[in-house]
Amino acid sequence: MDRLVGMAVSHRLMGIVNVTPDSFSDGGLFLDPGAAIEHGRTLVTDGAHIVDVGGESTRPGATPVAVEEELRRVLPVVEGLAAAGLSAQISIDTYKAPVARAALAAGASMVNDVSAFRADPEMAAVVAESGADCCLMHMLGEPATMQRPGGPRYTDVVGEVGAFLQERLEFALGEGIARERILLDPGIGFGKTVDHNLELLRRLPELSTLGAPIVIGTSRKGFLGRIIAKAPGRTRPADAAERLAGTVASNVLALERGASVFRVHDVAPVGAALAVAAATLGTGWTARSPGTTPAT
Ligand code: PMM
Repeated sequence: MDRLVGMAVSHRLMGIVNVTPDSFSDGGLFLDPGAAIEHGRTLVTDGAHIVDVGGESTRPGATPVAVEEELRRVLPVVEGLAAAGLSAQISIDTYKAPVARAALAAGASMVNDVSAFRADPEMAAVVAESGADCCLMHMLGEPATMQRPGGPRYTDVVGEVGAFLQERLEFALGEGIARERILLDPGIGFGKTVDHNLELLRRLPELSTLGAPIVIGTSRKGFLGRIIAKAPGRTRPADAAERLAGTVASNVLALERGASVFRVHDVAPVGAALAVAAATLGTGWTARSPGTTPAT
């Protein structure tokens, strides 16, 4: 992976493959395994270093999916991507240990757990035993209820998210997961208002001090649509298909504020924007496509 001169972390693009009927921006598009595998390959050609495969929507109000159904959705896709011999790493977006275990056996080498090992008591052991990387994300409440009116509330959102991530990092280390395998994510949109999301992005450098690479996931999210509604000439919120410019802006600023991994649906345009942003900052993001070079 690319190591930036003078920087302790590598910058990576994580492309999203949602094998779900109900994800907020691409639900139903990649339910067919062949379409999902093809999409994953395209994301790698576009520059993704990681392909994140998910079989359960975590959008606000989403209903949980049984293990068997989640496995039925994601396993053929992980197997197909692994068989394709991509140079990108395969990540499984799940909080269920049996799904993670099966995906790791099928070729995934990262577990993206939006519950940060709280939902399934066996998850940390599955990750530790496999030697996989993991992403531990902050979420207040759970997807079914996290954005209900009246909540979410924080006294200091950055302080509370930071303390949570610190505690989860220490838990993971205590479970035997190597420090260099752990990534942390403030969970943009997971039990947060527009202002909470903006404050987390603005004060992202405070989370970089936790000592693990920071993953940021703003792609096409609802808070962007509500902010874009106030842009010159706009009269209504932007729907998911109109949020690319907002996705780019938030990822560029997250790069400037120390984020390492950028979880996005639109890999090519975000990768191009980050290349320009990094060149301007003088940090030297390398925009090569991992799909065009041999696996390392
Ligand atoms: N967002 C979604 C799903 N999984 N995982 C991480 N680590 N960070 C996120 O922000 C995140 C996630 C939201 O759903 P999507 O797959 O439709 O973007």
